[in-house]
Amino acid sequence: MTRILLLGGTTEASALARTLAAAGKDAVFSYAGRTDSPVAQPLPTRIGGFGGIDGLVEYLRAERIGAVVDATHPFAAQMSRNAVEACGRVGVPLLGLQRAAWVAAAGDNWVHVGSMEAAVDALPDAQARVFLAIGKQNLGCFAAKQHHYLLRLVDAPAVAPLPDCTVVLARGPFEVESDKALLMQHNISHIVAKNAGGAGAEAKLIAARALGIPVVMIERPALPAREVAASVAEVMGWLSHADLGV
Ligand code: 3Y8
Ligand code: NAP
Repeated sequence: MTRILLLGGTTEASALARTLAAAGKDAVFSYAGRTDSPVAQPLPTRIGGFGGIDGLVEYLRAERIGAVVDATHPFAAQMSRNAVEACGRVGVPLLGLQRAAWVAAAGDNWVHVGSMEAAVDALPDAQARVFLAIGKQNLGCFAAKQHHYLLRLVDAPAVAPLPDCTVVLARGPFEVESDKALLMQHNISHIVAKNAGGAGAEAKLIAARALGIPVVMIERPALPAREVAASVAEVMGWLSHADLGV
C-alpha cells in the first residue's frame, strides 16, 4: 500500500485526515508546529519543518512516501512551493487540495490588495478600529498606522504585538453570530482578512456584510503550477488511481 504524506493545517486537511483514517489508508499528517497545541489528528502525526526542499526530499525517500497531498493554507506558499520542487525531484505524485477564493457578494464592501503592506495603505489615515484577522505572523507592518487593533490569535503572545491593541485568543473554525458579537463589542470600523477561502474563516465576512463593515481583502500569493482538487472526494478518487496503488 502506498504511503501518503498529508501536509495539513486547514479545515479541509482535517476532513481528509478523517476520511483517510476511516478508509484505513497508510498516511502521515504533517503540521508545521506553528501553534502550541495543534488539534489532534486521527493519523500518525509529525510536527515541524522538514528543513527546506532538501529536507523534504530526504523525508520522502526515507519514509518511502508514494503520494503527497498538499492541503496547507493558500497563504502557506513556501510549503507549497517546496512540495512542488521536492516531489518533482523524487518523482512522487503531488496533488494540492485547494479551496476556492472568496468572492464579494451583494452588500459586501471589499477593497482588494496584493500584500500586507498594501493592506496598511488601504486603511484610513483617521483613527479607526481595525480587526486584524490575519494571525500573528504579519502584524509588524501595521505598526506604521496608529489605529486601535483587535487581534485574534491562536496562542497568547509574549508581548503586545502592536502599541494599541486588544488580543482575543481563539482557534477557528468560527461562527457568524459570535463573530458579529465580537465586531459589535469592539466597535470595529474595518476588517483586514486574507483570502483564505473555505468555511473556517468566512464567518467574519458574513458578519461584516450584515453590519456594513468594509473589508480589506489580501489576495493569495501565486503558487507554481500543480495538479489540484477542490474536495476530499476528488482527492480520494485521485489516490485510488491505479498507478498510485493507494
Ligand atoms: C498550525 C492547527 C482544522 C484547521 C482549522 C482554515 C480554518 C480554523 C481560520 C480569523 C482567521 C488565520 C490563522 C486561521 C484559520 C482554520 C484552521 C484556520 C485564520 C490552525 C492550526 C495551525 C494554524 C496556524 C495559524 C497561523 C495563522 C493562521 C490563525 C491547530 C488553528 C489568521 C489564517 O499564532 C500563530 O502563529 C498562527 C499562525 C499560520 C496565520 C498567521 O500568519 O499567523 N493559521 N492555525 C498549523 C501547523 O502548525 O501546521 O493549531 O490546530 C488551523 C486553522 N486555522 O483542523 O480545523 O482551514 O483556514 N488560522 C487566515 O485564514 O487568515 C484565523 O481569525 O478570522
Ligand atoms: P509557509 O510560510 O508556507 O511555510 C514556511 C515553512 O514552514 C515551510 O517551508 C516548512 O518548513 C514549514 N511548514 C509549513 N507548513 C508545514 C506543514 N504542514 N508541515 C511541515 N512543515 C510545514 O507556512 P505558514 O503560512 O507558516 O503555515 C504553517 C502552517 O499553518 C501550515 O500547516 C498551514 O497550513 C497552516 N495555516 C497557515 C495559515 C496562513 O495564513 N499562513 C492559515 C491557516 C493555517 P521547512 O522549509 O523547514 O520544511
